[in-house]
Formats: sequence, structure tokens, C-alpha cells
Amino acid sequence: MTRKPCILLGVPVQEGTGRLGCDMGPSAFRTAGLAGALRDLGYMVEDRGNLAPGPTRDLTHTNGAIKFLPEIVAWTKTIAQAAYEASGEGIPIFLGGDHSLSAGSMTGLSRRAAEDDHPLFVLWLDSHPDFHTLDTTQSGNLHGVPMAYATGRGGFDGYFPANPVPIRPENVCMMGIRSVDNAERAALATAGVTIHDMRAIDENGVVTLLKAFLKRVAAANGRLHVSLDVDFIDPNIAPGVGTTVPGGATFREAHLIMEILHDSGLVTSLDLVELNPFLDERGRTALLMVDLVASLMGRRVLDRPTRSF
Ligand code: B3U
Ligand code: MN
Ligand code: MN
Repeated sequence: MTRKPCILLGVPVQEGTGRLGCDMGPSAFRTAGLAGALRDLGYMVEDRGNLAPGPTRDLTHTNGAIKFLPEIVAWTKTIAQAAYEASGEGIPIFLGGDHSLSAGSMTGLSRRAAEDDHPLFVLWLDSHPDFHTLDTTQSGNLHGVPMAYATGRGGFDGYFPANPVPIRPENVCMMGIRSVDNAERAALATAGVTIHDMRAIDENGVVTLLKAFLKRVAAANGRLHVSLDVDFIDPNIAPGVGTTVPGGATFREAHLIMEILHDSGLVTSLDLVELNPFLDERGRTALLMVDLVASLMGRRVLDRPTRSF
């Protein structure tokens, strides 16, 4: 069986956060040995280098808090096109960059999946739902909006690129959520997204919650995109991120999720976002992220028959 190549796409966007440093993320993932880890698992790896945004155009919004709207719009357009192209050729792995990059990755992947007659599902591993619209964001940091845009919530028209195939909210599962703003909480109450906050994880464990979602993806013959925000993981073991939120996923929970995802055979693309190497400690967060990718892509402690899920 020939396996699809892994296509690495660096996305040094940092304008979606309130601070500098995420632009060094792609470089840190490379330095931490991502390509080598994938090759060791038997994958062909094609590193396409870093994307660059197209030209910006003047954009102003009535929400005066919004920062860098023209820049994020330009990035979204570039990333969506790259995601669409790469997903026709292999397994795209987006090396962020802040989480605004997922506005582009998810919409490009969804367009490709629809053309190939598959629905796109998203597993969103994050302490935040990033479900603000341009009207509701109070921080104005656009890494807080990609899921609202990708699922077709209103208010993006005329600013962001048209999103031809909005992802069905019912096809989104969020895990690790523990920081939600009021406007997001209100929107999520009726949106149809599946949300497992840390309480749900503590009460049920990651295995039950994840397997229930994977069953739905498989039943729908869906493609699964995984969007992994560094702040999903507990800051004690993943300090290299601008928005640390205590009480995150443990080392063991995070690896177990990746191993189960691998066994499912459903994952077709991946975002690695919010790594801020300036805030990291001797590369430990970058190295942890690379190890998690290795688990996702098939590294295992012992050989065992692949379990059904
Ligand atoms: N919801 C807050 C905080 C936030 C969202 N995403 C991150 N932080 N990384 C906001 O600013 O929208
Ligand atoms: Mn996020
Ligand atoms: Mn986050």
C-alpha cells in the first residue's frame, strides 16, 4: 500500500494574536525534527517552505477593536488555496503560526472534500472555541474567529474571502475547552457543535468522548481534519504559547488521543498552531508537539493489532 506523502506548509502568521513570536513557529517545528520523525515512520515528506500572504487591501470594520484585518484576510486567502491544492496531493500539515490560519486551512480543505464527495469533520483541540464573529470579538485578536468563519456564521461577508463550503457545525467536535467568552457561550448553546470541556474529559475520559465522534466520522464516510492548538495541553508541559490556560490535557491524555486517531485511519490533515518559540523553554513545547504528531501518524510503544474504535 502506498501511503500519501506528508506535505509540510509553514504559515508564519502572527497578526492574529496579541503578541509577537508565532512567526517563528514553522522554524521551531523544523528544528525540533518534524520531517525526520515522519520519515522514520515511513512517510514521504515534502516540505513546501513557508507561505506568504498576498497583497492587502484597505478594510475597516465597525468593531474598532479588530486588529490586522487586512493582513489576516490576505493570509486566509493564501492558506485556503494552499490547503485546497495540497489536500489533493497528500496529507497537509500546517505549521503555524497562530490559530487564525485555520480560517484558511478549514475552508480550503472543506472545498476539496466536497468536490471529492466527502463531508469534512473537524476535531478541535484547544482551550478556546475560537467562535467569535467580527462583531463579537472584544480582544480584536483574529485567532479568536476561525471556527465561526469556517462554519459559516454571519458577518464575515465583504471582509473575509467567500467560504464556498461551510463546515456543518454538527461535524465539529471540540475537546479541552476551558476558556469561553460570553458571546461565544451564547452562540455555542444553539450552534450544534459538540463541545467537551475539561469537566467532560475528567468525568468521562478522552477515550469514550473521542470514539463516539470517530464513529460518526466513519459512518458519514467523512474526512477528518485535526486542529491542535498548543494551549490544549497543560502549560506545565507546554509553556511555549501566548495564552496559557491552566488545567489542560496531560501528556498521557494528549498522546492517547493521537494514538486513537491514528488507529481510526480517518485523519487526512492537521494544523499545529499557536507555538510561540520565544516563550518556550529550550524547545520543549516544540519537541512535545513533534512527538504528538509522531503518535498521530503511527508511532507506538508496542506492536498490537489495530483496535477498532
Ligand atoms: N476568546 C479570547 C481569548 C482567546 C481565543 N483564542 C485565544 N485566546 N488563543 C479572544 O481573544 O477572542
Ligand atoms: Mn485556538
Ligand atoms: Mn487556544
